[in-house]
Amino acid sequence: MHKAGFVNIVGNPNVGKSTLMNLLVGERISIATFKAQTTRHRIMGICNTDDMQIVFSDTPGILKPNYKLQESMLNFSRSALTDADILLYVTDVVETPAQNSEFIEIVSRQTVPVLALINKIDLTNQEKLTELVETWQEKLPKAEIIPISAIAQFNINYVLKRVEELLPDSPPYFDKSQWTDKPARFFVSEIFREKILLYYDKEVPYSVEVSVESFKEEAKIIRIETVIYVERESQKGIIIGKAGKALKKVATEARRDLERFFGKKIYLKTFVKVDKDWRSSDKELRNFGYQLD
Ligand SMILES: Nc1nc2c(ncn2[C@@H]2O[C@H](COP(=O)(O)OP(=O)(O)OP(=O)(O)O)[C@@H](O)[C@H]2O)c(=O)[nH]1
Ligand SMILES: [Mg+2]
Repeated sequence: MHKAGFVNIVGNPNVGKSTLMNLLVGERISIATFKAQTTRHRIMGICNTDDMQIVFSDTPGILKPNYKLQESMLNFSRSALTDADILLYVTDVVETPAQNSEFIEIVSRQTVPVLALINKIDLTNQEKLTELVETWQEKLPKAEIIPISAIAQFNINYVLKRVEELLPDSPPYFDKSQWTDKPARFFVSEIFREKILLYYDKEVPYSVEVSVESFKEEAKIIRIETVIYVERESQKGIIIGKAGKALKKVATEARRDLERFFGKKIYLKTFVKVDKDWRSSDKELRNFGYQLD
């Protein structure tokens, strides 16, 4: 008998969903940084064996939208509640369980199996953890509560084992050679965004979208042209930096990661352009691949 299903990872921002996703899939498929709202899309990572296909989905952290981009992010997270065979609700030892009670309500009403994963237990002690497990068990009575640490890789194999046990009998949903639902260009854009989240402060990384204008793969080299879009002229100056230094650092780091990701030499050209208020424009968001209602 063949098993297959959708295992969807949801939770508040910055709790470690993408870090966990990468461990479960065994690839660095979803960017993860110390900043909240790193993930903006729903990203599938597919694990295939002869008799099993697990389709993991990483999603943006749940938050109340302040602008249209965040509305689209929330739509991606909500979509993960509608088609899950197994739900992985991720929290951590840092956030307070009172946060986002509305969403927890919805999770508690799920009819599919829910694993509530308390991440970052490397940052707490046994006494506090026991208390937290009890609190979460009250909030999500039907869920199986599992303390984990993605960073220390603690209990990750156990989560995987539970997922495999709970996976329904089903033929595969995707071709067995497929490992994600996203095209190569998406990962180029994400790797750039990761560097931008790491190297710029305040509103700048949140005002950035990276568009891949051209992606030409040859035998030994991939030629890529990207445009970093910002919302204002002043942000363009910040991205480029004095004598182009900041942009050079970002592009160099991105190229290094891209070479690792694609296993080929990368020739990279990067431009910076202003696309005024793109985060609030239906048209621009659709162009960049965000779905709106
Ligand atoms: N101490 C500790 N930090 C962790 C652990 N897992 C993840 N982190 C850190 O938590 C931060 C957020 O991780 P992400 O995986 O980007 O979190 P996310 O939930 O995907 O965040 P969004 O995409 O913004 O919703 C990063 O700095 C991680 O290194 C863990 O087990 N322990
Ligand atoms: Mg994430």
